[in-house]
Amino acid sequence: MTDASSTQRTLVLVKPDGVRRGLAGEVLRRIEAKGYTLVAVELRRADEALLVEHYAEHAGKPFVGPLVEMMASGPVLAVVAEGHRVVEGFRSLAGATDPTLAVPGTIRGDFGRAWGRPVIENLVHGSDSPESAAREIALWFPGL
Ligand code: D4T
Repeated sequence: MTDASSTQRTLVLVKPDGVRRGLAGEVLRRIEAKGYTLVAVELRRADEALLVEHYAEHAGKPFVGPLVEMMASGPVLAVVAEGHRVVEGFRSLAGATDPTLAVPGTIRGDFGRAWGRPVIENLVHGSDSPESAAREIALWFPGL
């Protein structure tokens, strides 16, 4: 929990389950209401190569196949948000990975639940460190 360094960026994805649920606008609203700035927003379909690269840290884990399949099942809203400590700030807005346990008031806590499927559907992704953010933003928005 440092307060050093300058303005930071993070990659947020509204996953296909979130887009299907009509929550893309709600996620953008929460990012803006918290005071962060939108730098890039794009509704797109992610191909398998991009998703495998995006989830490289999970390579080999049993949920990666279903995860990539779920992430390719419909459009994703890819967002770059900016602001001091935005990486931690968006993780805090998103809530815990497991939507059953995510605290109400968070995106996952307010809108997510378990469905008993092979992959956790938790509506949004947020980079977990400034290093991950730089890697992920370069993947999703190579022009930025
Ligand atoms: P993302 O990366 O999507 O923001 O989620 P988290 O940072 O909260 O969680 P993660 O990287 O550990 O997991 C990525 C993605 O995989 C799903 N998942 C995860 C799953 O289906 N089963 C599991 O056991 C884990 C750990 C949920 C999010």
